[in-house]
Amino acid sequence: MRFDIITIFPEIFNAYLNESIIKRAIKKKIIEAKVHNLRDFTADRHRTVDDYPYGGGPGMVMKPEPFFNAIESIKADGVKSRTIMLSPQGKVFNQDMALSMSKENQNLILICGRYEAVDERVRENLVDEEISIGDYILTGGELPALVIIDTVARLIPGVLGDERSKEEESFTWGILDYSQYTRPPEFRGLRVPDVLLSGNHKEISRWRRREALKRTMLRRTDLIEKVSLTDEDYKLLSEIKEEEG
Ligand code: 4HQ
Repeated sequence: MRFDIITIFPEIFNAYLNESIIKRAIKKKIIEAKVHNLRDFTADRHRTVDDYPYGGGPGMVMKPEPFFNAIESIKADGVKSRTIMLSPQGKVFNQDMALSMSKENQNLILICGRYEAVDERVRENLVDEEISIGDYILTGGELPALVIIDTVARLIPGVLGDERSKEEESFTWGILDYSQYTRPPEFRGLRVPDVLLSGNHKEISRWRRREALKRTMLRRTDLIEKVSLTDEDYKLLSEIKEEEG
């Protein structure tokens, strides 16, 4: 899967993409990331990418021509790709969207805007889908593009070293993680829960599920309402409610 990124700040991407898991995925050729400098697709001496808004108002608007040139150049190899623009006006990104992108295995073009806005003709003629990473305002679409690349990439088989078992993943999907501990068993008087040292795997699983459900219930009621739970889960939840009041 290839990610083509269009930005006026190409340097932002190098640091992140050249580390750790993403770096290895690129090396293994499971994913490819190409960063395109929007200014390379301008035609004037000053490499202008923005201009004043028609009708007046604050801030600058990104000009359409460089985006059209950039996307035509990216698509010139004839390989089909889907164009995404990062913007707070988009559909809010979530794990389901990431999962379907990772499965569709279609190349993605990510348009990162800056300034006040992007000329509407870009949205209407070049963009297949607008995506937001959440309801807050950033200074540019670069961090959201990295968020999408990172989230989608780790779902592609071979990218994570340890493939989490599909069974475990579907069981825990949609609720928060349970608490985890590592050595030492006691540190400054702070002890690891006895059950985790017991070696009783059935008890450990039950304790973990209970912890995860408890956290989710206390912190994210919205998730508990969405996820499908087993009879055993409902039993655990009522136990927790008794205890917590
Ligand atoms: N932007 N999710 C780019 C965002 C944003 C978001 C604001 C997009 C600034 C120039 N993008 N413009 N939230 O805040 O994707």
